[in-house]
Amino acid sequence: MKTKLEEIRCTAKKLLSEAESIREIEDLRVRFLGKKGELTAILKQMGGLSSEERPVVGQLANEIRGDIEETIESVKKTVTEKELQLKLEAEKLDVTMPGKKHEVGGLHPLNRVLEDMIDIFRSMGFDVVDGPEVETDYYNFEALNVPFDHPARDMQDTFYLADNLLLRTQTSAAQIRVMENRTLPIRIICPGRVFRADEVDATHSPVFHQIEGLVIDKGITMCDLKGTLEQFAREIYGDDTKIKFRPSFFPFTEPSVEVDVSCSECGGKGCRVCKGSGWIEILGAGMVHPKVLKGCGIDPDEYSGFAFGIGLDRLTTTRYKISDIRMLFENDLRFLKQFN
Ligand code: 2NM
Repeated sequence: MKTKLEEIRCTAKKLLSEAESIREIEDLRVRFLGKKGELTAILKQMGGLSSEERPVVGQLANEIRGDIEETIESVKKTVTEKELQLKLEAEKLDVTMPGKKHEVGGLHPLNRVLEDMIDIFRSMGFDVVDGPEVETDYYNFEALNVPFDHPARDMQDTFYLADNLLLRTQTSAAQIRVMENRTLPIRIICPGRVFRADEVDATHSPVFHQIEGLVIDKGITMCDLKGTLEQFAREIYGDDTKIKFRPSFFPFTEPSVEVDVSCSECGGKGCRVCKGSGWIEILGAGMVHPKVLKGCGIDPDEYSGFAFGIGLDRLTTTRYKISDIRMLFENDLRFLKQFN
């Protein structure tokens, strides 16, 4: 029994000296000194000893218990210190190291152009009005005098969400709501995303951006329209810019025009950008159709107004010489970072 006890002391001390974590030490304590441990198991056999042997073995067992406990304490201390040392090493902080740079975002080229345009129209007294991207058939088509058999109403051209619900094809729907509220006069622009079921290529995207303008007051004429657009074109393309009206057709305006600006690249002489013509088409406009006014409860004999629609995407691609409209929508950081 004495040899067995000495064996336990020997193994326990050897294993403890090799222990590397508090957990390992705890496991060893349970294994040797615990209620079901090896030392306790020996002590339970003491009943079979003679009365002379019993105190001797008992004393030895107590001495070994004390010895193992002491070893545990001292090993625990070393291991704790070692663990702390390792932790400090791992979490070492060099306060003299330079900080990490935060990346600063920039405005998307579309938003740069949009902000410029908003500034220009604000300076002429226009307010900016917002509207929903999901519209009803009434606000997107009917109120704008777009007839039932108009090609734009075709499922092929418009994204329908349900029978009477669609993704707006123009931002005029927001203008109809403003006219319905009839706080006259009206002088607003409505910028926003619009949607058409177009084939995607370098110049077409099913999602694009528009700014539509609307002015309603007593005595508004085509001259007001021309003056407003001329001022806009000069601020965007430079003071020498001229504009030209060509007759056109839209269901919601009468008369309707398409508006060209003199080519800012060649000054009107003709170049690659304007395809030799000296002019670039930038927008559609006209005098708001009396039927549209009447539909919103505005008396066309008392009030008149003009409206226009400008595409933002082509203005942006020509200004920044971007060769493909899709770059505006891909959000490739290598592309976007060029505008910061
Ligand atoms: C265009 C061209 C011409 C337009 C008309 C209206 C409204 F609401 F007053 F009827 N808003 N925008 C309009 C007129 C839009 O886009 C090429």
